[in-house]
Amino acid sequence: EKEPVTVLVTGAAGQIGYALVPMIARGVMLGPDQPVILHLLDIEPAAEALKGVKMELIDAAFPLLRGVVATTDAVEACKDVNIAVMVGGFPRKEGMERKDVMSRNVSIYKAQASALEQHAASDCKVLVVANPANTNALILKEFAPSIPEKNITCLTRLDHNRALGQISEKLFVHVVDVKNVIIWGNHSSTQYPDVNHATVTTCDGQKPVRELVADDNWLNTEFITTVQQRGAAIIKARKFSSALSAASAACDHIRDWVLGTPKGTWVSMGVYSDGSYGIQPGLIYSFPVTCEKGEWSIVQGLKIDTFSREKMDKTAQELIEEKTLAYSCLN
Ligand code: NAX
Repeated sequence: EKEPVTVLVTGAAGQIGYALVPMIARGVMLGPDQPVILHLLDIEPAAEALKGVKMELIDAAFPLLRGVVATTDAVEACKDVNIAVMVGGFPRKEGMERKDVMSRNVSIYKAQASALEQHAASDCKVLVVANPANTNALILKEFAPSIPEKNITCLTRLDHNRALGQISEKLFVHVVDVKNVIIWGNHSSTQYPDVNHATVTTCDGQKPVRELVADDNWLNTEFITTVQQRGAAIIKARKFSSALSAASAACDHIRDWVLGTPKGTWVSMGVYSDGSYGIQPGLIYSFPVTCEKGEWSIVQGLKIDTFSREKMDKTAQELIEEKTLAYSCLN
């Protein structure tokens, strides 16, 4: 039998946490033959609720689950973790300034970066889900200099999956037959969902989405805004933000990163920019990536037209502004 993998989930008493931990314990994230130990972290006001989550995990008698640590102590939570899914953060409340929200998250991510750096496994892989996801990941990277930058990522897979879903609904095809959409940039409403390289598997082979969706206008307007604003649409409908789809996307992100992407398929991940596609190095920016042997690499050589270029730069600009704001909160 395989050695158990230790997975940290922060914000584990929250909405996404509640959907995510059973998925991990069932093997959705790391595979059906991979035992796991869960470390759940939340803050004092949520300590009782967190205990309840631990009780339910025990009650579910998951065969792969080899242990649960539920704690409000970041050091205990980070001890020997192999995978860290950072869902805990400070949400924007009505009437709050952007700078105040940023400042709260900067201090959370600075502290948790140090705890991870000192106590996690040296090859720990980190996924930041909490918003502002890209910038929280950047702060984590800055304050955990001994964790390789390749190991620090943020979640844009939910946006990627939403784009696949929209194409599948539009064309009445199975979602598994749609692939290679791209989310560029920030996990925010400036993200650019790009279908220029996306294809659908049909009985006549791979066809470009641009060829199958004859309506270019839909692809260039409504499709993009629907994906960009899907989070707000879910809040409007459910009165709560996306949880099950976010949890599922977090599992997809880690699974593909650890176990690899299928041949010929890429996915979107927020990763440290190396300057690919003219994106300023040192931002955490969502790119198309393939994964092999536990490492992602940015898909190279895709043709970028002027429509795309403009949108990719706009979302990069927003990330530069967020980075400046985050740094101003450090002083
Ligand atoms: P909830 O408010 O339900 O849960 C957040 C949990 O984090 C709470 O239990 C809270 O006590 C805890 N927490 C706060 N500060 C903490 C700290 N310092 N250490 C540990 N835990 C802490 O929010 P939920 O709906 O679960 O969303 C969690 C985060 O995901 C939010 O920041 C949200 O904006 C973000 N999202 C990101 C998405 C993405 O695709 N990247 C999509 C879904 C989601 O909106």
